[in-house]
Amino acid sequence: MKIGITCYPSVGGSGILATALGEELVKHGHEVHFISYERPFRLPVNVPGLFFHPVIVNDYDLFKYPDYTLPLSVKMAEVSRDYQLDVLHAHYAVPHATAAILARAMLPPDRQPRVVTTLHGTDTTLLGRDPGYGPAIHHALTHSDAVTAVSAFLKAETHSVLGFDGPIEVIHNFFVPQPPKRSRDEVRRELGLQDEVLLFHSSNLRPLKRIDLLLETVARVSPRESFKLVILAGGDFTPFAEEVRQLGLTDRIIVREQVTDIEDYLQAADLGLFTSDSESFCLSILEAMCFGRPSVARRVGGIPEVIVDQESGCLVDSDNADDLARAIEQLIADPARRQALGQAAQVRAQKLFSAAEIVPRYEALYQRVCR
Ligand code: GMT
Repeated sequence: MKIGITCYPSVGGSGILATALGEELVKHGHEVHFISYERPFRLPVNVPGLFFHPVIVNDYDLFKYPDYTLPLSVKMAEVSRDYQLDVLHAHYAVPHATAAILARAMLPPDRQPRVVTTLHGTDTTLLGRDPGYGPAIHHALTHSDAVTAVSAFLKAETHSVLGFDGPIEVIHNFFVPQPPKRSRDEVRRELGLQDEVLLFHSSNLRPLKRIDLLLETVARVSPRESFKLVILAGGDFTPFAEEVRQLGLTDRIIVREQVTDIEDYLQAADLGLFTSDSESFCLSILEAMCFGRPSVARRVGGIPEVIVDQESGCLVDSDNADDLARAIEQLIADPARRQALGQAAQVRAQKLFSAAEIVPRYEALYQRVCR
């Protein structure tokens, strides 16, 4: 099949998932065309059957706010027409699904691709609640040929927040770990570690990720010499630097910004820590699971679909830093338990959230909508 994929190209779960899906589809013999304002950062070059089409956005003085949706939809229509795409797959509804619907409408009926929209999280939970976006998202979902959500939680939220009553197929995320470029010892040396347990957090640092709670939690972990925390920041960490200092964590926290070789750090880490107020899935937890690393996370959103509490990680019911710190302390003190949870996490990731499990679900969906 010929599939167009539109996603955010920068560091972020939806873009990572969309890029991995495109790569896997090409391996299965499909032709895949990425359409976005920048090349997705993980998209490999020189792969036969894998194309990237940039969307050019001109900056006109007459607009107070530059518009991306229209040039995107024009490019989607152009690529659909020129390459005879079967499917346009929009990852993250805003504005990608709306642009896809518009692109389809620009084409003659016999040249129109099917539109598949995958909801990733804040497109429903945040923007879906915004009266300036909600009706447009509802419209795009209603006019999509198929809608998927990355968790059962997100499916239920989409029905209730947007009042969307059409079918939504739950297709969980998957992750394909790349082999690390450096050894565990090399990375731990780079991080200045000795025998400490390495805690790991990776996110875009937006308020919803509760970096305040993350820092507060590690400040309460005792003994403090037992751990260090590496934060892989997909955003600017500067606003948190003062809090790190005030909490006396300067020698406990290592920040790496815009890291692309996350596998190096995942294999060097021992335990993930995630404090978000909401997550539709939390791809970062899955990334750690693929390396046999368990996580401590709050029992929110779709996270219980990823981690089975006390089996493949630990879920904490509150947003209390002490409760989170106690869960971390128990696992720092018990390497055997950490290892058992990590092994179970890896098995669960392979069984439920691997490319082999998930990619055929998308292929079947494409075939169904094209029938
Ligand atoms: O976390 C974000 O706000 C970024 C966002 C994205 O679109 O990149 O992440 C969402 O999609 C990811 C991939 O499906 C999920 O793993 C994240 O849980 C989800 N974020 C939220 O629901 C807050």
